[in-house]
Amino acid sequence: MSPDTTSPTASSAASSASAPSAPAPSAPVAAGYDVERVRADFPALHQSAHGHPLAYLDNGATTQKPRAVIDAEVHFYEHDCANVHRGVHALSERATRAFDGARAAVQRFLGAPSPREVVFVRGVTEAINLVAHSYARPRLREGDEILLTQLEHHANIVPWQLAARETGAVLKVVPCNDRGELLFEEYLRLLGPRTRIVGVGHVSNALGTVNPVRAMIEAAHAQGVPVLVDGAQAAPHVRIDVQALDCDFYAFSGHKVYGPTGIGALYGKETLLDAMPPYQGGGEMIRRVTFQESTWAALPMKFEAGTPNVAGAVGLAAAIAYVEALGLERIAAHEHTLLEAATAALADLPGLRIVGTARDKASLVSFVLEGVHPHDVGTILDRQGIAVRAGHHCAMPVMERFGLPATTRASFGLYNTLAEVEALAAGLRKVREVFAR
Ligand code: 7TS
Repeated sequence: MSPDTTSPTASSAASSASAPSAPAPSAPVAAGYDVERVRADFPALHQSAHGHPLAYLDNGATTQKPRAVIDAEVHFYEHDCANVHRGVHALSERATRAFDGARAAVQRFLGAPSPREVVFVRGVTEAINLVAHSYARPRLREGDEILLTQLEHHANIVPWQLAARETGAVLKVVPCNDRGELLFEEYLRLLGPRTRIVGVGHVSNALGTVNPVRAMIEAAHAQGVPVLVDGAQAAPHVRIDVQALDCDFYAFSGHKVYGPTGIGALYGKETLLDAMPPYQGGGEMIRRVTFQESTWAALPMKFEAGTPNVAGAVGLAAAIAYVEALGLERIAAHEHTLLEAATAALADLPGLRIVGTARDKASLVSFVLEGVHPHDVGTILDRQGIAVRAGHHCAMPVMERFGLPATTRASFGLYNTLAEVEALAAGLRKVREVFAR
């Protein structure tokens, strides 16, 4: 086996990288991509659900974790557990080194120029709340506009709504076409003299649309408007380079990139973060405190009040090392093969309609099956060991755009196989049989 096809487990940057997984029969989908070997790194995949081998196709909600991530967290708790940036003892020094190292890993992952521009948060939801609170609120005036798109997850709607309610600002929304692609002309038309910030998802969680964020940022900057990119669904599939994008803010969640829950990061341009007031007050984020007034710590600590999720950060660094060792381009190629196979297999099923057919699409299929509620589809698939999500996907405005209360969504990750795509199609044929009775 060439180094190129080696499972990344052993090369993880985590201090506790586990032994390489045992070689498994190879079943390459994309050239040089040994998916069976990759699967061997994920303990949770090797179980059955309702008596069937698990086909985990709910990666848009969260991903399973490779052994390297689990081991990194266990190693931290077994050896290095201490608070950071305060102890003078050996454990605290190790914990601090691991935590700072994790920030450097995130900085590299995002292509950020400086670790000062990387703020650890719980995830995308907290990142957007931080920006809406600390960047937008102090600047917004009555009649100012926040420009979003019809494809946004609630996490990129509600924080702005809260800021708008308090300031008298209004939300403007870029519509999409029947394929689920943003109408760029409409975007340009809506970018007006009152637009104060643009918030856009890099990839839609409900439809899979990859949005033209680079062009959107360029157009916004031409008018002096900053842009926040919600990268929750992009980070697992697309190589991110915040400098090439020139975005002002970029957010992602660790748990969707094969890392732990409760940890993610907000990238923000230093000049913007510097000018923003703190989001939360407490320890870690101050320079000096008196009862009269306090002064703030330097970036990024100003935005990290309290004891951070140190173990989560260590796990996230291991996850980043894992996907980078595998290669984001190779992951994307593998997932594209799965997307094409799923699109073709589902197109063959009578009464099934795929919702979201953008030309540039990430690896998920959202669909409705005539005469069957999406929740029933999800439940019958679950009985066959196939995990999907059914519902509005926390993107109610998109559902409304397509006149649907819900869809069923299968979202693929780096460990999914063509056999699982076939299982999904077979499972859906079974759903039709059940409802034909
Ligand atoms: N933005 C997008 C585009 C998302 O898909 C999600 C989560 C979030 C923000 C929020 O991320 P969090 O980590 O802060 O919760 N999306 C989904 C999903 O599609 N199914 O479950 C969660």
